[in-house]
Amino acid sequence: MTQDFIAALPKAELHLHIEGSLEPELMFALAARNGVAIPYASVEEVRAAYAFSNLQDFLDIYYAGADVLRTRADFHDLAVAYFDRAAADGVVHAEIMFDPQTHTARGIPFAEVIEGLLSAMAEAEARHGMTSALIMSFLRHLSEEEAFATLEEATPWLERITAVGLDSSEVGHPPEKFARVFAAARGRGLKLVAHAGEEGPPEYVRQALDVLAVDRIDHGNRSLEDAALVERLAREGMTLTVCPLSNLKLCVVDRIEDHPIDAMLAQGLRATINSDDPAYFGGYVADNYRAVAAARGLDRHALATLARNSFTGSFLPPDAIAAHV
Ligand code: ES4
Ligand code: ZN
Repeated sequence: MTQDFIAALPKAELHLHIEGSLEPELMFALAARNGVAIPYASVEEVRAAYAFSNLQDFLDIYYAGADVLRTRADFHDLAVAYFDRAAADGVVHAEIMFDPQTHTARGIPFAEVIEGLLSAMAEAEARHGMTSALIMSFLRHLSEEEAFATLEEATPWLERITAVGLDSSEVGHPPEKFARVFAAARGRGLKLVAHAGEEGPPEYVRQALDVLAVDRIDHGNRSLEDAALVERLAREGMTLTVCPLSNLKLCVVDRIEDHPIDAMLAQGLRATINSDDPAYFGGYVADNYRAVAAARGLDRHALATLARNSFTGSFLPPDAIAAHV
C-alpha cells in the first residue's frame, strides 16, 4: 500500500550522479562495445565488489567503473537508462550531476560527455514528459585551478548547465578551497550546490553556506551535530538532498533504522530523498523512500512532505514549482 503510494507520488530527484547510475549489465555492454577490459568476470562479481566501508572505498570503484564510458552514445545510453528507471519510480523532474573531470582526465572530450547527456535529456522529455537539468560537479580532490579550467571548457554549453556542484573525497578538501571558482560560476548565472557534512564536519556545511553561498546542501547529515547550524538551516529554508541508502552503504549510518530523516523533518529542515549513486547503493529513489518509510515509520504525510520539498528545493522556475506542489 505504502509501496504504491510511494511510486505514484510525483517527485523530483535532486541528488543523482549520472556515473553512479551505471548498472553492471550496462558496464559489461559498454566494455564490449568499446573493447575495454574490466577487472570482473561477471555481473555477480561486480555486485559482490560493492561492499564499502567509507566514501573513499566507494569512489575508487566508481571512478574505475566510469572507464567504460567513452563516447557520446555511451553517455546517452547511460542517461536514458537512468531516466527510464526514474520515470518508473514517479520522478517527473531530475537534476543530474556529472563529473566532467573524471572523463576529460582520460582524454574524453567535454563535448562528447555533455552532448550525450543533453540528447538523453531531450529523449526523457519526449518519452516520459520528464524535465531535467544538469549540474556540473567539480572534483574536490583536484585543485581549484583545475575546476576553473573545467568551467572555462563548459563555456559553450553554459546556457544548458543549471548549476555547479562539488563532490568526491570530502575530508581534507573543505568548501573554502573552491571559493573563487564558485564565485565565478555564480557570476556566470549558475546555481550552486556542494556536498557537505557527509563525512566532513559541520564546519564544512557552514563554509558551504558562508564562503560558497550555495543554494542547496548535498547530504548535510553531520549538521545535526551542531544545534545552531540546524536552527540556521531551518530558518533559511535550506534544502538538504539526503540519500538514505547511500548513507547506509557508505557507513554514514550503521543501520537504516538509525537514519535521521525524521529527526531532520522534526527540526524543521527541508530534507529531500534521493538515490545518489543508485547502481552502487542498491536502489533508485522510490527504494530510498521505501527504506526510510519502513525503518522509521514515516506516514503518508511525511512522505508527501519529502516529495513536496523535492520540488520547492529544485531549480525549476517558480511557476513550474507551483504546478507541482
Ligand atoms: C559521491 Cl556519495 C558521494 N559523495 C561524494 N562524491 C560523490 N561522487 C559520487 N558519489
Ligand atoms: Zn552525491
